[in-house]
Amino acid sequence: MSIGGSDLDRAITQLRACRPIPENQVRELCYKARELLIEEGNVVGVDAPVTICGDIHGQFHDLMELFRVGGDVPDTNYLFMGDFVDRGFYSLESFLLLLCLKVRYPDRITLIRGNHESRQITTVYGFYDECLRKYGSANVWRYCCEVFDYLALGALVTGAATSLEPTDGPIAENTNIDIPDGDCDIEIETLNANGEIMYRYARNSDSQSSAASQANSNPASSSPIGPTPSRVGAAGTGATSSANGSSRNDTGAILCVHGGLSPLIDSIDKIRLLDRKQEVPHEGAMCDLLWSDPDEIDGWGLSPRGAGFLFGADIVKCFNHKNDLSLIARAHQLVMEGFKEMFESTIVTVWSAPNYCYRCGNVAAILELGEDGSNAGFVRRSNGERGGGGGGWVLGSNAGPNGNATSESRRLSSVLGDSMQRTRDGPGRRYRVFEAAPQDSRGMPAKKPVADYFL
Ligand SMILES: [Mn+2]
Repeated sequence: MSIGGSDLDRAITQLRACRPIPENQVRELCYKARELLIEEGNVVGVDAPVTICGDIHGQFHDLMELFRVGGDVPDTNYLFMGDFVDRGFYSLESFLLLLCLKVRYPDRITLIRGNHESRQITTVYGFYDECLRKYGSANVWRYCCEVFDYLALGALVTGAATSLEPTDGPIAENTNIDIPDGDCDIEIETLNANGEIMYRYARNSDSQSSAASQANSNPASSSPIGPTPSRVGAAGTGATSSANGSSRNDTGAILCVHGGLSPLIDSIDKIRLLDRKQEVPHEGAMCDLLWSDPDEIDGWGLSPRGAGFLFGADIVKCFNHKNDLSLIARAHQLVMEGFKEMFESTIVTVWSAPNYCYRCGNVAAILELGEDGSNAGFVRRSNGERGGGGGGWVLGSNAGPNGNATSESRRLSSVLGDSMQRTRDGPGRRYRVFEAAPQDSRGMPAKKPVADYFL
């Protein structure tokens, strides 16, 4: 039999109900997916608007919550940065649903590889056992692992707007802030699961001069008066980004990768040249892209994970400058607030598994990038059934770069990085923060997972 057309829609319906599909359908699905993925480069090109997601880890019901908050495929264009499987109890249903959506709507969903999309790691952290339990054999696990080998290593998002179109939704309760109005350039907005504004940050029109003085003290960072004339229309090169804070100009591209950078990779073209169609190696560039983490260090450091490297702000700023990037988006590390910007917003961690391992108590986030120009891609979504949210993780503060350091702004700076000032305008960023799906939406086994959240 072949899976296609209405079969595929039936499989999607079944998986959305968290019911596995038969083994022969998995085989067909994986074959089709491989045919598609083999055509993709190591670095997939993606046009904004796009919604960027981090680790899922088999938390199927929370993936459903993610789609409720972020919109469904194909209405929303999604980019998932890997670690679909392991840890949670529904790796199979989560990965197969994403794979079905990929085959059904190939241009509306991008899947890149995480360090858990590997034979060795899934044998230890749950996916292998889950397949064995649900099918009685390792065949399905084997089919999925063959797909893992073909997943892209990264994605390059272009055409993102520097400013967000303001959300005219309500302001969240308990948000003790001055929300700047929609007339100014909005750089960051944080919304809760009901689409209520928790925080809004207007891009500082003085940031050009502030960034200039900062750049002088840091030779590795790019000058805001860009010396690279090839960056047509990029922020800071003059023509389109005036001190008046003109909105809607082009921004640098955004590199999305599961882990981070590699000392063996100084350009995106070098990622393109890798031979990716294999099990994740224990070392080397491909391994590093899936395993590395940013850290508050200078240069490169050894990773406590035993694979990949730690890399500091100087590495990120240098890489972004050289490759005309305004931002690196990555996943791979649990962040209690769901997202965390570092190094003057040159890199962000996005984490999309709320209450990780059903016990970490964290919230999750997804990152929406708008389309340069009209931002027509943003569709207001009606959010309904669930009230609440907010509460303990409201990030409200009216403290911008020069604001008062209230406790709230300190909390905020832990998410947005110590300085809001940038050497180069990044894309406008809308974070939707959400909690774990309500208990009554899941039939959850009460088993405590092992307690190393490292991998
Ligand atoms: Mn990971």
